[in-house]
Amino acid sequence: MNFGHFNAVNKEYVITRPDTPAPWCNYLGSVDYGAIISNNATGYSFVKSGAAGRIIRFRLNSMSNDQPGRFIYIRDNEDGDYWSGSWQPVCKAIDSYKSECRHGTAYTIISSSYKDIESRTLYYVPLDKNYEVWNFRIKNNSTNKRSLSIYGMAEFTNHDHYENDTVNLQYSQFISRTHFKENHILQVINANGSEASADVEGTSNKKGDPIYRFFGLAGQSVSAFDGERDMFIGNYRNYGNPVAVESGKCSNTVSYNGNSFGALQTDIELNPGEEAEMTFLLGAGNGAFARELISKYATVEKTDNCSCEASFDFSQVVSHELKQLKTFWHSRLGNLQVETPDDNFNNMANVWNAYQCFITFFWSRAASFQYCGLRNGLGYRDTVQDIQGIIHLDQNVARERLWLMLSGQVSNGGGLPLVKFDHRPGEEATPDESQYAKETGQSFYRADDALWLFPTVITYIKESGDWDFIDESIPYADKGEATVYIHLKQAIQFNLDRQGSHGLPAGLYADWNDCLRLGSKGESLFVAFQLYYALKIFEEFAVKKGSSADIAWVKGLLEELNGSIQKSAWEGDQYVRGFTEDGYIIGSKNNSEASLWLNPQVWSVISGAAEGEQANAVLDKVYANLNTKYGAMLFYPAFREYGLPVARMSLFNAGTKENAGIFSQPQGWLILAETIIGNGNRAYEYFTEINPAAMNDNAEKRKLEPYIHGQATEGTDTQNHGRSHVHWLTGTASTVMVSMVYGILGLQPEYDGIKINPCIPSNWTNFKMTKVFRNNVLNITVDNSQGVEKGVKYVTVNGKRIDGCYISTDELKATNEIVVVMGE
Ligand code: IFM
Repeated sequence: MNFGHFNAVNKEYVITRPDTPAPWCNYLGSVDYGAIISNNATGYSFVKSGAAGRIIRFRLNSMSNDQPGRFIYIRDNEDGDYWSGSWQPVCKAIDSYKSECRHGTAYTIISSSYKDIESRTLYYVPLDKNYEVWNFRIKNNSTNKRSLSIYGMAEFTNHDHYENDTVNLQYSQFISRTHFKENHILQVINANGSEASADVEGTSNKKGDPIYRFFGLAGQSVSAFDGERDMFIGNYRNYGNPVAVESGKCSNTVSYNGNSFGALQTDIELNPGEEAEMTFLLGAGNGAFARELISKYATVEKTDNCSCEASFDFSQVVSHELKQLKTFWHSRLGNLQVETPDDNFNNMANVWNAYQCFITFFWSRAASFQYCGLRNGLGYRDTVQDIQGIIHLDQNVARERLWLMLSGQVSNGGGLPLVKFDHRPGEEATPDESQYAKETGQSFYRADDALWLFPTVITYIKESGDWDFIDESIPYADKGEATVYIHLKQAIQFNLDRQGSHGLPAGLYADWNDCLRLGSKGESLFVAFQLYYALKIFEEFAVKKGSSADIAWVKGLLEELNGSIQKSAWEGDQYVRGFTEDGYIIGSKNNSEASLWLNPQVWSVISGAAEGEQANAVLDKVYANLNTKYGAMLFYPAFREYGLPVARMSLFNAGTKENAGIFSQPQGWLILAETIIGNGNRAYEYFTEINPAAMNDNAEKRKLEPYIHGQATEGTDTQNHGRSHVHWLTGTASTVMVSMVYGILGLQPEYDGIKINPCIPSNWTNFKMTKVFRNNVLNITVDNSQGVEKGVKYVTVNGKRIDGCYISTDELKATNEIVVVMGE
């Protein structure tokens, strides 16, 4: 069954039933002010950090109704009946209450219709601003005049750190209070003892560091308010039946030693056919700022240029800001648009997978409905991988973040496990020093962290043409600085310096798998293949730079490493996963548990270490033994006996997450590996198995939003095989995007040109793509009338025929018509 559909034209996902199997969310805002909102308006907002900059509350894991959120109530003052502009929290029967939620690119529109009263709320954070807008419009579709009260509400935190707010009430309740003035509630935290304490407007900000938040109403006047949560809700009540709404009157009280809250009531009358508009404003800022915004959003001249198919117009300010948001997002997404025979592929490539990549990139695992971001920095491996998902769409932000991550590399070549938000290149402590653990809670290097730099750097250079980046000098995290080229060389050295008895790199505290503790002498095949791949990439750079010493060095290392891999880890038709310090072989075919692992097989192919028969053999074995209809399991069978201290995933129920679950991130690598060896049908089969959009009509099984990837799907050992978990902020967004762009679509930039070498299902007889490459528009038509999976006979560029699939930048004009003819 489905709960909604994609609207490709508007780049929206439209939810038509509000009782979705889980809250289906969207992200609004920027790195300075973030907001998560579900299809029922639940969720939270924060400044910079979901944990440390929390503005409004949200109770993770709160029964089946995730609450609270950005609720707007509507009360019919004739009969006292009331409902909400989103189905939650009042939850009227869905046969009489109609609603629709449109999640778009950084905005969400929720509409309702009940008893001939129609409402529509547009939620967004204006571009680069630190407040949010809830633009609410209401219309009387009945034949009678209606007397209505509208209540908007926001449950403030009493402390900006969610932990203090949640578990330390003996402190947090006594540092926060609210005030009401001229259409807004102002919340002040930490004003006592500061010069600002007497200054409820927050105009002076000299001592004590007070924090101000506001909840205001523009466009209508406030008839009553509640600045204290429990006065609005009432005792032994909840958001479904607040006493203020039921009785028809907020209490006009503010909070002092209670729970800071913003509820604003306005009373309106609507003639038949008449509509009204108002805008609730929530954000970080003082009273003067709130009043400035209230007057800005009070103007209601209408315009209808939002192309939103709604029955309401938008006011000019709102329309302008919505347009700005759409332009910002759509222009980035517009750098690659595809038209394949599969709409589920198109919706993901064109909008949702791409948008998720940006959201994951911006928020780096920092805030969702599963966690709220306790880390005070960027995880190294996650962040460097996330960059890969957006390089084809925005090289400038990719470069900036890549520079930061290179400056988070220690001079010994390893990555800092966490690059703090206040990272100071050249001055940071390292995991070898207790200071670093004190600051971050991390005291060990991961084996893989800096190795992710290789695919990310080469992809950035080839997409952008910015070869000079290789010689850019960037500081190390702790001391000294070096060119990017030398940073990469040091990253290799880090793993060479940490090896085990089979001549393979150590797995250290973790390789990609956070649950595998192989230690300083145990060895990881995943890292071995990553290192092999890194060496290949470094060899390519060394050749381009003409450094014969480095070429010789790297060639020798490649040979040696490959020798060790083949000698110790190849079991005839599969690679093992690793060796523990006491000699146990993880992932040997002779084991009774976890005898075949996905990642070493797939990475043997991606790295180039396995080719030809060997590559076919390992991928065939994966297909035969790990594949399910919802993707491939991370390994099988699950750990039930073997476990700690090495295999920490054994703590998870069998079939779940890293313990034989269908971990989502490696699915992208699997698809990519299949495209490398030319299996377009199988790559597409894997893609479809894990494509959220392809599960749209089976949404109650998957549970997560059908427009975004989650962290993991339950494997065959659980009773809920196919159910997915942990939405939005997952590296899956980038790995699957990479597999689509560079693997299936075959858009492979080179230093001075681009290869277009698709690997597709053989029944895609033709498809189209538009890609912006180095500021040139490439309008590409792929002709596969021969029905092959891979292979290009020739291309034509603006009518000129070129054999093979490589197009030099010299051939390109500002706009280009390219035909790619596939075939044997
Ligand atoms: O690779 C990790 C990632 O860093 C965080 N989530 C789990 C992955 C696999 O363990």
